[in-house]
Amino acid sequence: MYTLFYSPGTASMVIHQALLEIGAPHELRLVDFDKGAQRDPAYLKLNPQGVVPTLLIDGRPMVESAAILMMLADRHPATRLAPAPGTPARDDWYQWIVYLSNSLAATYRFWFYPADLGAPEHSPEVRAALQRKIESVWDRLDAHLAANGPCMLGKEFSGVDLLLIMLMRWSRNMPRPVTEWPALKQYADRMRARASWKALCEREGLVDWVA
Ligand SMILES: N[C@@H](CCC(=O)N[C@@H](CS)C(=O)NCC(=O)O)C(=O)O
Repeated sequence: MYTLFYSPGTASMVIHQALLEIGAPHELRLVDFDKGAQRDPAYLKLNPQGVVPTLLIDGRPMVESAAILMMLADRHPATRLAPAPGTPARDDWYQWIVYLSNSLAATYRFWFYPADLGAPEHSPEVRAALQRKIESVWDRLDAHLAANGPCMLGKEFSGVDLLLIMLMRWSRNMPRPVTEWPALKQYADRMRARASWKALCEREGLVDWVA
């Protein structure tokens, strides 16, 4: 049995959608950011960084969205969130998950949380540098999808797509949202047509950038 500690529209989305894709029984526990619940001492025992997601697996906490995603793919191989181990496609899968985590998710963290860099707000220079970094990832992914789509691993949908569509949604209020890149726009439309995405948005009460 899984219990997902989540906050709507945040890094817990990828795990929520993975659980829906897998069809695994799970319970949702809201971590109310408005009340600072992520810093509650009881929650910090589960997730010492005070962030979401945390997934309880039969009571054992696991943190870090990309790691949880990979763990779920391993535990539920029949749902094909990952290609078979030992195949070139599996190697690509590892590569993209780590790239998205390191290059995109980590930069977004600085974009949305200036305090992580020790400032209440970013200077215009830092803001521009973070924007450039995020947009350079869109350049690379747009070229990749145009040449190798329709999914990140080619024909086969996988957990990489779950991670990417969540990260793409976070750009919606940025100066240049991801939908300005043509192959990524088409990709977003395909991914947002998935039943699990629609169910996810409904369950989390999301209304913008859902379709
Ligand atoms: N590397 C972590 C980052 C998680 C993260 O930064 N989550 C954000 C939401 S997207 C959060 O919980 N923010 C609350 C806070 O920092 O107070 C992961 O991928 O699980």
